[in-house]
Amino acid sequence: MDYTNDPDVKIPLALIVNMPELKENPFRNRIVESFSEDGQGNLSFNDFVDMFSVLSEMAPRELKAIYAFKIYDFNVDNYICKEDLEQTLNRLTKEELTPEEVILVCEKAIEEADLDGDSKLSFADFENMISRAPDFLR
Ligand SMILES: [Ca+2]
Ligand SMILES: [Ca+2]
Repeated sequence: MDYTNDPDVKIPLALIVNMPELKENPFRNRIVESFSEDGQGNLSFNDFVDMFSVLSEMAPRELKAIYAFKIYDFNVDNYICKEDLEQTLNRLTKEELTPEEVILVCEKAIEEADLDGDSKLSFADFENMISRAPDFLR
């Protein structure tokens, strides 16, 4: 397939999530959706290039933080609430934690990172959270 001659061609989600770079990633669908302009997970060639540049080791931390925030914001309201964080944690831990443990960890994480006290994480709160966990964005 030659995508270079037809920039309007979309690369389907199903194809992308099966690539070796993403196959093992518990967030693969969310990652691809976050980069997809149509929000359905189909990527134009440009979206595809953007995605791989952010996923690369060389990407600036700030850029990775912006996309991590988008990826974890499952219900796309520009905040990471407790439910978003629960989904995130369930994926990260492959459901090794009990639902009660997940809820506890999420409550604690939000409590610690929530600077303005509205019980959900804005991007500023999120940056505060990851600045305390330097390995978070690896
Ligand atoms: Ca949200
Ligand atoms: Ca907040």
